[in-house]
Amino acid sequence: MDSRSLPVAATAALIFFSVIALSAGTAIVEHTFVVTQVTMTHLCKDTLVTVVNGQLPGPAIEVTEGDSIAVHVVNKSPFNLTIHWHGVRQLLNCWADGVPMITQRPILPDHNFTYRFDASGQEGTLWWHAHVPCLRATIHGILIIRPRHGAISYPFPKPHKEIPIIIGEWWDLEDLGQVDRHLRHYVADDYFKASTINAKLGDLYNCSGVVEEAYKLDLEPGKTYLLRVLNAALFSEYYLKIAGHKFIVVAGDANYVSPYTTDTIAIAPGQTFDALVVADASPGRYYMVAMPNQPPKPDYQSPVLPTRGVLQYSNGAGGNQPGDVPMSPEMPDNHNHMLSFYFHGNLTSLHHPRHLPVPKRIDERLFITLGLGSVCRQGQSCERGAESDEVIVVATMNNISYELPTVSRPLLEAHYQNPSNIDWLQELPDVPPRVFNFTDNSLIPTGPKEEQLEPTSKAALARRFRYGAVVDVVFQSTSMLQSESNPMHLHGHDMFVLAQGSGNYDMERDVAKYNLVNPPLVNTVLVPRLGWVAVRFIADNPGVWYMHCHFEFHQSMGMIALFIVEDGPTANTSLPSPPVDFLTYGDDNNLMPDEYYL
Ligand SMILES: *[C@@H]1O[C@H](CO)[C@@H](O)[C@H](O)[C@H]1NC(C)=O
Ligand SMILES: *[C@@H]1O[C@H](CO)[C@@H](O)[C@H](O)[C@H]1NC(C)=O
Ligand SMILES: *[C@@H]1O[C@H](CO)[C@@H](O)[C@H](O)[C@H]1NC(C)=O
Ligand SMILES: *[C@@H]1O[C@H](CO)[C@@H](O)[C@H](O)[C@H]1NC(C)=O
Ligand SMILES: *[C@@H]1O[C@H](CO)[C@@H](O)[C@H](O)[C@H]1NC(C)=O
Ligand SMILES: *[C@@H]1O[C@H](CO)[C@@H](O)[C@H](O)[C@H]1NC(C)=O
Ligand SMILES: *[C@@H]1O[C@H](CO)[C@@H](O)[C@H](O)[C@H]1NC(C)=O
Ligand SMILES: [Cu+2]
Repeated sequence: MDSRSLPVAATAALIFFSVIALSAGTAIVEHTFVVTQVTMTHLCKDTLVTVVNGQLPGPAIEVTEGDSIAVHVVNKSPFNLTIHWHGVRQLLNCWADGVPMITQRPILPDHNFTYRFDASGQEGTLWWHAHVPCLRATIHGILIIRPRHGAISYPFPKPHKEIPIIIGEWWDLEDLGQVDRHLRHYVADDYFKASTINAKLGDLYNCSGVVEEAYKLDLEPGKTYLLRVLNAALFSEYYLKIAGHKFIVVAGDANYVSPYTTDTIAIAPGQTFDALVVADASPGRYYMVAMPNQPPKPDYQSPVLPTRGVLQYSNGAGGNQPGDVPMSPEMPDNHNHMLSFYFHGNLTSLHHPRHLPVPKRIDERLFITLGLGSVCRQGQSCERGAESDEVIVVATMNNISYELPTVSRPLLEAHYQNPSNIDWLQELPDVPPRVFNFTDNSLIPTGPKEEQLEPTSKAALARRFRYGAVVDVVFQSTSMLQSESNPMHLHGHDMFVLAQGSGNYDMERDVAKYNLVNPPLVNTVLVPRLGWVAVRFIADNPGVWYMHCHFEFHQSMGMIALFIVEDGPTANTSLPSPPVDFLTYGDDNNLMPDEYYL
């Protein structure tokens, strides 16, 4: 059903949520998101925080597969905004993808905009967030798509309850855009003050003797809970563990996986995992700990800021007094990246009616290196090295750092009018310009060898694909100035994760490792640190799609490219015209100057 042809119900300011039932069991689920600034107090400090409907995390959107969603955004904040529906396929609906000046003009302060899209062909946990540099730290929420025929059709035992677990960060900054500006100009390091579970800092944090509130979950003995885990943090991958309990991972990025039992979930920014937890321990209290991980020295070392909540058995069958000290899980070393590598390596897709076969044909192959480099602040030559104040350190794909183009209208609109209108974008090369030992540890500290490789350039990077092309991409993390992993997120498409490995990718050797039988399907693929991952996707969704690292620091520093999918031969394989209420200021009525800055 085409949601754009549905009538929009008038929404009173105070009604945030409504469901209108349609025939055939589908509905239009409507929400009103009023974005305002509210004061929140943590660690003895008041901070003005920009949130939706006064809540952090923002409101959950819960729908049934096949429903249409309409979200009326009322921007009462001082910031220009868009909202991205992370992982929603948006088939033939790129207009609703929510990337400023790529798919739409931003919603200006005191303006409104309505997003309309369908939740078709997907089941599980996705999320929504502001797609404005760093603002997603406080503007985010979960998006749950349940099966059309109810919990009975989950491919796992029906859980007693479903619980969102949103990992985030507490920043005591009024203008989070500052973090982005600092990163883009490479002038200062900003850092969050605490990790959070469902916006609670937890009892590891206190100030003037006041301990921060912790997230609490009551468990009934013997029951099974479905945790919908989301990493909404800007900066870190997390290890999540619960003392005395195991997780059975059943889905990732709204795609079912074969049940995988583990005591630790590794989750990078942008990813979601659904996991069953059985309350089968002896009644008592148990900590759930979320701990950021990071590469070891010589990488830069960030403060280690874990958070914890408490799971408590409700029925005091012994050992469950409120004063009891909860049991703590034994946490892995925060430098142990192999735990994440194995966690991701053990996931396979579940054979299920929604399971999609992997295409065997390959039309396009890309090999994309991910790393850092530098550009001179002035002129063409300058003193290199991360310590030099003559350079700006930037993040790259195939040795080019994405530069925000200054444009007078969204690229998607220009492309829709005539694809040649955006021919000026610079083509992302299919391979890196130079081969070196991409995972050589000795490139992390600045030195003569590293400084040779460091110079890079900036451009508005894009790669075009024919409609229907089957595309293989190998992402290779590099050790240029740092050895972070890279959670790469592609808008508008899911990717099959065929294989991953440590060190440098070698086609001769590594193609044999590809899982073409049951690879997991994801919207965000974690490229391991000092390693690579191979993905395959079908370019079947016409439009201009963002593809970027979901670590906010890498994104702000330019680890972005646009994937442009051309129209197919028929109307149902082509981008339709923009929605009637598409924001058009600037173009036709001169409300705004010709140039937009974001
Ligand atoms: C925005 O929406 C609110 C609430 O629905 C409404 O009161 C207001 O008039 C709208 N403003 C504009 C500029 O459309
Ligand atoms: C407060 O935090 C400090 C360290 O940050 C810790 O040593 C201390 O035990 C905490 N106090 C309380 C009451 O939790
Ligand atoms: C699965 O996990 C186990 C234990 O952590 C590990 O030894 C194994 O290599 C992993 N498998 C893959 C394919 O990553
Ligand atoms: C690349 O560098 C790593 C780490 O320094 C080293 O172990 C590896 O042997 C090197 N590979 C090649 C092909 O030189
Ligand atoms: C990256 O590109 C720059 C030009 O912008 C070039 O000088 C440099 O050699 C390239 N480096 C690598 C590693 O490809
Ligand atoms: C487009 O429509 C044709 C004819 O109705 C149909 O055969 C085809 O499967 C459709 N394609 C898509 C991608 O929906
Ligand atoms: C918001 O966008 C408009 C139009 O591009 C621009 O003129 C204005 O400066 C922006 N405002 C902020 C706060 O960035
Ligand atoms: Cu990255």
